Amino acid sequence: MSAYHPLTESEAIERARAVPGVFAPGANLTVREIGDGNLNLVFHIQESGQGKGLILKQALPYAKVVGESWPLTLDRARIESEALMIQGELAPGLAPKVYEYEAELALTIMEDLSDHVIMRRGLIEGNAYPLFAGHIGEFLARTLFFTSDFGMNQQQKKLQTGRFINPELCKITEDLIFDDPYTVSANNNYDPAIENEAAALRSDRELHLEVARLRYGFLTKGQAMLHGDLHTGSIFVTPTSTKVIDPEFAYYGPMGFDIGAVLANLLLNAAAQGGRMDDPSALGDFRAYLLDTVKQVWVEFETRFRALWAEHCVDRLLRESGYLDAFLAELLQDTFGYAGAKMVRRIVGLAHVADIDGIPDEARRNRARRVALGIGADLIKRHRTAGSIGQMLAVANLHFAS
Ligand code: SR1
Ligand code: MG
Repeated sequence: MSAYHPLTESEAIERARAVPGVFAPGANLTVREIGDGNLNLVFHIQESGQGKGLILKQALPYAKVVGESWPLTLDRARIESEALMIQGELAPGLAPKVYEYEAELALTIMEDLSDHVIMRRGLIEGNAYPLFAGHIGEFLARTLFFTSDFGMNQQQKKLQTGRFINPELCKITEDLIFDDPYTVSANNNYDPAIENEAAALRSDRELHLEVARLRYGFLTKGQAMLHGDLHTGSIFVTPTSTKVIDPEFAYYGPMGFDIGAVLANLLLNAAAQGGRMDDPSALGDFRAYLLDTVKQVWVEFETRFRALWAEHCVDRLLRESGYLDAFLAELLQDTFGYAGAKMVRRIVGLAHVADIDGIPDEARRNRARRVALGIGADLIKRHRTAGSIGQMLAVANLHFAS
């Protein structure tokens, strides 16, 4: 019989106590279940007065956001813990340290990051993170390059692809991002005030054709080991530190899906700021910061990816002059498309973002939704003609001004 059961708070404390070298014997430990994501239990264990802590993350056998009617594999805990370890090795300092993984309980025990804040929350409060673009550019470049055919032994890459076959979580993405928003689906969830805009998504055949291309890329383009859900709720920050968490959606897919996720969530926050700030100069400043960060994330990524290619590319023919330029041009186009798809799903699909849903005023909230949908749909439609990151800022500014 399986020993799996959701941990109680007291069991979580005892499990944390057993991790060697963290807490003093007999330490007074406190626990709080802090999971605010869609899928898992997250226990924060702290030693009173010592500033020491651990995170115990346990997968539930169903999607918490929906309930037991949506069963979900516990193997995602293995995928997450293995991905965290790989990402921590490839991008030192940019992922939490994993202490232990216990398969039977689908439990990962990791570094306490309670001195950080979830980036989505920080951005909602109007805080800027000037080192973020460099950090996430480094994370993206190193994790994507060194798990791809550019930077990894190509036989090992095939074997690693097998460890990260993640069909159930990929199916969530395939449905929630690349299907539901463009049809009538019980999974969709949006304010009736934006019914016209939602209906327009369902009837726009030009948009559907572009979404089909992106969907097929997600299904087939096994370029690198992705994080798979790299929104600002999966990133902890301080002014000087960035830690990427929660890679339970990791699989081998198109690199632009991860980069696009980061950019989409910055743009969603930028769309939301119009609903939060009354002072137009403050709004302009923070939006300018967010748009500059969108640009810098791509620039920091591209610069580092080029440097890694020059120094570490393992494939003689992929080192051929001109190949990298063509690859990065296509990657930018994918990034536009996936960023757009990620924006649209957060407005009309199952799982939303607090940046926008938390805007107190209803009219402003719905205006932010329309702006986000407009940017998202345009990025999708224009993705195959994108030639510079500046064009993404231009699309966003067009809708901010509308
Ligand atoms: C049913 S899970 C809904 C969403 O939560 C996760 O964070 C992923 O973004 C997923 O699409
Ligand atoms: Mg998550």
